[in-house]
Amino acid sequence: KSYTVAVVGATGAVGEKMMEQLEKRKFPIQHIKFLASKRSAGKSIVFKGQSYTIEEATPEAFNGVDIALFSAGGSVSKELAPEAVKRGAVVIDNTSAFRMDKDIVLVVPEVNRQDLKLHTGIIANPNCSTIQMVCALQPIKDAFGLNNVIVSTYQAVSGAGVVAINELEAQSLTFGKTKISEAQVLPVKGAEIHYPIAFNVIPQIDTFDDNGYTLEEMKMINETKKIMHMPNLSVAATCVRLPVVSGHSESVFVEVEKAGVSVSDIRSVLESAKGIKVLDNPAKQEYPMPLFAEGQDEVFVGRIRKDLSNDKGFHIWIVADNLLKGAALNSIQIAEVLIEDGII
Ligand code: A2P
Ligand code: 11C
Repeated sequence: KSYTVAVVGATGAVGEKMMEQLEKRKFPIQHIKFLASKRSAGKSIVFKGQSYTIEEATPEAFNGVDIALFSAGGSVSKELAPEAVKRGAVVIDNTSAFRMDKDIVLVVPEVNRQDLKLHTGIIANPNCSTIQMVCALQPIKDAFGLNNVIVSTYQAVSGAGVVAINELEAQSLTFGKTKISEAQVLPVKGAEIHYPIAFNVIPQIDTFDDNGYTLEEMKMINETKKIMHMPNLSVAATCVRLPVVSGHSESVFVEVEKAGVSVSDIRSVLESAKGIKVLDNPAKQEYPMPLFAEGQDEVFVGRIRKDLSNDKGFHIWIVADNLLKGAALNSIQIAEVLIEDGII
């Protein structure tokens, strides 16, 4: 069987990768349509060597669609995802619009694919920095239990979209001389104040919550608990933007439940976990880096060390392409599981 698929936000950073993944993974497509804003409607876009006309995303555009992949921002999803469902589509939504809703499943196939059976029309794809972390945490939890997680992230600009990639490139050409007044995108699109990202590090991703954490940090905390079905897990996050184009990196402190676990125990469960590649050989200076994770499907893990004062504590370094496993690839994998498990 093959399906009618719509890609919403096809001209965006994630939309482009969704198209690449659909082609690369030979997704069973009968018809496909590419939707974006009114600004792009009428322009053409190439998929599998064939030219398609981009259509404006409207409720009617979803007539006849079986699977709608949304990545055009939360407000577009809020307005149009229910319209797509009303017209019979299953929506896989890459925005934060519905992730924490009680009736919406939030899925990383390697962690909680069984939740897909409970979907109610819209399936939420988690935040990129959450996805790569839970891929590494779940096998550790399954083997040794999990008490506490403290993460600091080193996130790429592509998480903030095409405009942020363009801005990093433009600022890089001026060798660190960008004036504050010239920065227009980061830390948050549409905010009053912006900072240069080239030759800089910005400890703010998304806006601030009243509790002093940013929304990106709260996503990592809340989504992790939901995906792993651990509402009481202790999680803390600090999210930071770096001048990297693609590939989010994370330094994660993990405290397991079981006593006496060794570094080689952790390494061996990660080595046999689906979707993970352990790259951890200090003698040869081998460890994951975003430049080399770009374009790769796997979540890379390295620098696995035991804490020097906590026998149950471990430090690990996790890197993945935020546009692939963090977004487009995970969405397509969800669609593949829907088919494999007979859910669609
Ligand atoms: P467009 O190119 O027409 O603006 P990114 O996250 O890389 O910035 O991409 C955002 C994506 O969301 C783009 O494909 C963009 O299309 C799309 N988009 C933005 N606003 C809307 C809207 N109101 N309706 C549909 N798509 C939208
Ligand atoms: C970033 N993680 O790197 C964000 C982008 O909730 O899907 C993804 C936002 C989201 O800026």
